[in-house]
Amino acid sequence: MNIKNLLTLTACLMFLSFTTISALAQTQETKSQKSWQPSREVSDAATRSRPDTIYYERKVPEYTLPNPLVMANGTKVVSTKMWRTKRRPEILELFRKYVYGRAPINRPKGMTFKVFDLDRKALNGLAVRRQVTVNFTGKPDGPSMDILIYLPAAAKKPVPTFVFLNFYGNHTIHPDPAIKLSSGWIPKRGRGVIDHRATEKSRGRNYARLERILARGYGLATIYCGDLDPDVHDGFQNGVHPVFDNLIDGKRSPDAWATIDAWAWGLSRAMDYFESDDEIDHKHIAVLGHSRLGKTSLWAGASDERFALVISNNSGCGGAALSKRQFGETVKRINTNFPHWFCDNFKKFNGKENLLPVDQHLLIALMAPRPVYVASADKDLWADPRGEFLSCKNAEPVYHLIGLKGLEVEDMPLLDSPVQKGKIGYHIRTGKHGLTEYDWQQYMDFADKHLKGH
Ligand code: GTR
Repeated sequence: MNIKNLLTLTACLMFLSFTTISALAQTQETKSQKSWQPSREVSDAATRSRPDTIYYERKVPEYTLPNPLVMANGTKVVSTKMWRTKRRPEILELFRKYVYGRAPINRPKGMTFKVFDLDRKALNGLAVRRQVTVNFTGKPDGPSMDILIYLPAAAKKPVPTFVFLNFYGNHTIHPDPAIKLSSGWIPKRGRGVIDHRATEKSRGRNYARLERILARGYGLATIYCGDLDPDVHDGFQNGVHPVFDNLIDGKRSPDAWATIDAWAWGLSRAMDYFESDDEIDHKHIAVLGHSRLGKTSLWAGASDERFALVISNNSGCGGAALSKRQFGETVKRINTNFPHWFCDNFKKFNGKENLLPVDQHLLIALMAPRPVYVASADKDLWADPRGEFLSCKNAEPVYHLIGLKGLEVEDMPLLDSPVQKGKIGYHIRTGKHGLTEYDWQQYMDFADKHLKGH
């Protein structure tokens, strides 16, 4: 071997041993790490695409969260009764006034339900399918929504059911040709959508894992969010707003309901229907939503205690993530990009999160004593996974006051290690923003614990 070859060989050996050592060190680091941290590469890449956004923990400003167990006037909340009768209503009112707005509280007079489709042998005998039109005013030209429902055909008693709003029409959640094709306005990013209208090509394009849910003994109900209010800022001219708006001197007030509130209101109207359907176990309904519709499921669960389990999938800013952390999407960003989602008062906190009298942990606390599940994804830094976890953690004192187990972990769990020890469930899974098979499995496991056999 000449000297040149010898040198090359030595260099190669040194390189190999170095990489082995660093790989070993990395494995040890991962093993000793007990809680999730965002990967450096993901934070760097996110920062490159949105340089003005906070994606590093060290950049999070100092903030103080309102204590769920201290009233606005400083009085301590020391009993379940005080929580129920004083603090809970106070928090709910703050969310109505400053964040989501004020939907009409009562079920509309004259609202009708019309079952326009019933098939007891749907999906090759696996399911009972029902489609119901809820007409909010009972007038033929009034606003309405269609609920698509599948229940396991084998069920011998009323079925606990998951209800969720969908983004692009009921017909997108399964290829079943009997599902009515949505006729309303649909965002153009929906698959098979032409000129904002659904086509036959849209069918089944946002498949919702229906068969697996039915196989686990759950029903599934879904509504197109656009039936309630199309997801576009049009000054609240379409959807349910113009019909039920409570105008003062012809104007909407700064706490008038906006789009998320209208969507949540629609979920409550679906609950009104479930109460009238003997095959649905309306006392065991789980409300679930992804992303903007996860913000909605949380608000629906907070404002309507008939929902027995509340699930937020990657809901982020204005959902499960703490606003005051300003990590990922901020209040200003969301109000600028989606001015129709929250009430006008929320815009007063653009860049002034520290002045917000509430934060999202209080929204989670409003679910108590009911079970609530929050899920994040490790590549979804825009939705601030740690902020979502911290909301759960900071809601926990309310569960403890009531005498219930909450989250029961101190810090974020590792990736793909769901926490389901008490009434607050949480996981962070590998992957991007989305509602996956893995997420559904955890929700059904959690539902098995809290909805079945009760
Ligand atoms: C994003 C928005 C998020 C989230 C998401 C979604 O553009 O910034 O708050 O709601 O949309 O709904 O998919």
